Amino acid sequence: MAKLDIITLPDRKLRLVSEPVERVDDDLRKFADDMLDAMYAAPGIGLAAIQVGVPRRMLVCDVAQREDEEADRDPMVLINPQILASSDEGVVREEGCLSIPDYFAEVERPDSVRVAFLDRDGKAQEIEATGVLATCLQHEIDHLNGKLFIDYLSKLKRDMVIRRFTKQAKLSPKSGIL
Ligand code: K1U
Ligand code: ZN
Repeated sequence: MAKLDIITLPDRKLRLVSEPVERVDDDLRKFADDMLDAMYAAPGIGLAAIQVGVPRRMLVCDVAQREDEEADRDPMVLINPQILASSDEGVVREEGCLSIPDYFAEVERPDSVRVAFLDRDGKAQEIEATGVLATCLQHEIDHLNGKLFIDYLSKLKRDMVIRRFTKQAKLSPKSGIL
């Protein structure tokens, strides 16, 4: 299994619009498994391919997991996901993002969504998602369009977060500045 690193703000790749997946094959399934490993290790409940630097329209999620108990896992792989319909009713939930570590904020989104996608066998599927799964899928599909949850906040808050992460990146030994 290849270990995938999750990119963080201010990496500009996070703003790319990802391209559709053209073929669902063993290499793609292996990549999906590596994404799931990275998501569970983080830990997180979702991960879009662009968060590991790959601009392809695919995501993984598991909103069932509890406290590292592998038996309770319910991983999903969604390839070329598309929101077909969204409820008029909205809901406010606290969101986080593995690409914006340790920052959480409340975001309002539609309470439920109908999503079409290809599964890991390349078979067309549709799901009606509600609750945390609906929030997570909308958050991940936003990633595929270069959109981050901080884009739903005021410009003041968003700029503050971006400034904080830009400053941290400049101070980080990895950046080569210090
Ligand atoms: O896309 C991502 O960066 C993953 C993100 C997904 C998400 C979280 C909350 C609302 C919408 C979408 C995360 O997984 S952040 C980490 C997190 O929420 C979490 C981590 C461990 C256990 C439970 C939740
Ligand atoms: Zn995210």
